Amino acid sequence: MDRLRVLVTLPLFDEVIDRLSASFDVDVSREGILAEPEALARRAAGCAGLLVSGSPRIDAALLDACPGLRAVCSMAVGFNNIDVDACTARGVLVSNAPGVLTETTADFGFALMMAAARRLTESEHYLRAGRWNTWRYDMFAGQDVHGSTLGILGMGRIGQAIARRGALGFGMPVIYHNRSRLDPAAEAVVSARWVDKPTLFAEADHIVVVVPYTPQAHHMVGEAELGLMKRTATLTNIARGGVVDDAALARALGEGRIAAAALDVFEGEPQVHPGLLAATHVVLTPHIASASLRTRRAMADLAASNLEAALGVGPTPGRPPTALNPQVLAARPC
Ligand code: 8YV
Repeated sequence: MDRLRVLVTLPLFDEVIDRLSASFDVDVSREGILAEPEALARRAAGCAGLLVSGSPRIDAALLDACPGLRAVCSMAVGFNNIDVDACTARGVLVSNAPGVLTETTADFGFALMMAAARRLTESEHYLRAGRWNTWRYDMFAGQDVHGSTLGILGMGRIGQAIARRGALGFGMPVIYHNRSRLDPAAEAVVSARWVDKPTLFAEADHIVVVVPYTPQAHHMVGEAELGLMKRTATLTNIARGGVVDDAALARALGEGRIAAAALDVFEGEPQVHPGLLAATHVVLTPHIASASLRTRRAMADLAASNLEAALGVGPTPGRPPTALNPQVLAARPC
C-alpha cells in the first residue's frame, strides 16, 4: 500500500521528522514557516495530513484546494488560526497541543510581568547605550510585585499556573475574570477570587491576559479597560494579538496612563505597532512564551502523536490524544 504523504509546515526537530518518516512520506518546509495561503495550498495538495504551528490560516479555501486532507495537527494550544467547523464539515480531524506548555508559558508570563513592573529591559537598554554614569534613589524605580494584587483575565490552565506562582511564591492576592468561574475547590488551590471585568481592571496592580482569541475576545482590552487601570498598574499579554487593542495600549503608555506593559503577542505579528516600538515602558518579545527546548519538543511530539493516530498509525491508531473534533473519526469508514 502507498504511504500517506504529510506536510510539516515549519522547520522542526530532526527527531520528530524521523519519527514521522517511519510511517509517512514527509515533506518539511525547512526554509521557514509556510503560511502564505497559495504556497501552502500548492504544497499541501496531495497530502493526507498537516503538522502546523499557530500561524498558517487553515480555512475552507485551503481545505477545498486539498481534498485529500484528513488531519490538521497543531503544535500550539491556541487554534484561532484553524476553522474547526470547516474541517469538521469535511471530515478533517483537528488537534491542538494543550497541557504540555502550561508551566513553561506561565513562567514566561510571570517573567514578563516582573520585567514590566521592575523596568528590566528599559534599564538594560539604558546601560547598554552607555548612559549610566551615576546612581539616583529613583533611578528606574518601578512597582513591587510581591504583595501586590495580581489580576488574571482568562483562567484556564495557564491562568491558574500564573495564579499559583503569584499566590504561593509572591504573596499576591489574586483576582480573576473569566466567562466561567472555577469551582470553589479550584479557586482555593490558586487562592483566587472571581470579579467582574471592570473590577479586575480597577483593582489589580498587575494584569496578565491569558484568554483564548475568539471573535468575542477581540479588543477585550481596549480604551475603556485601560482607562480603569491604576496609573501604577502594568498589563501583560501572552494570549494572542487582537485580544488587546495595541493602538489604545500605545496611547495609554505614551500618555503615562498606566505604568508599563509587557507583550509577547501582537495584532498583525510579526509586525508591531509603531507606537509600541516607540514607547519606553514596554517589554516586547517575539511570541516566545512557550519556547523552552523541552516544551517545544513536547509540543511537536504531541502534534506528531495526533497526526499518527488520526491517520491510523502509532500506538493509539484512531485515537488522537488531543483531538478538537474527534467525532469526525467515528464517522469515517473503517
Ligand atoms: C506557539 C502559542 O509557540 O501554543 C500557542 O498557542 O501561541 C505558542 O505556544 C505559537 O503559536 C507558534 O506555534
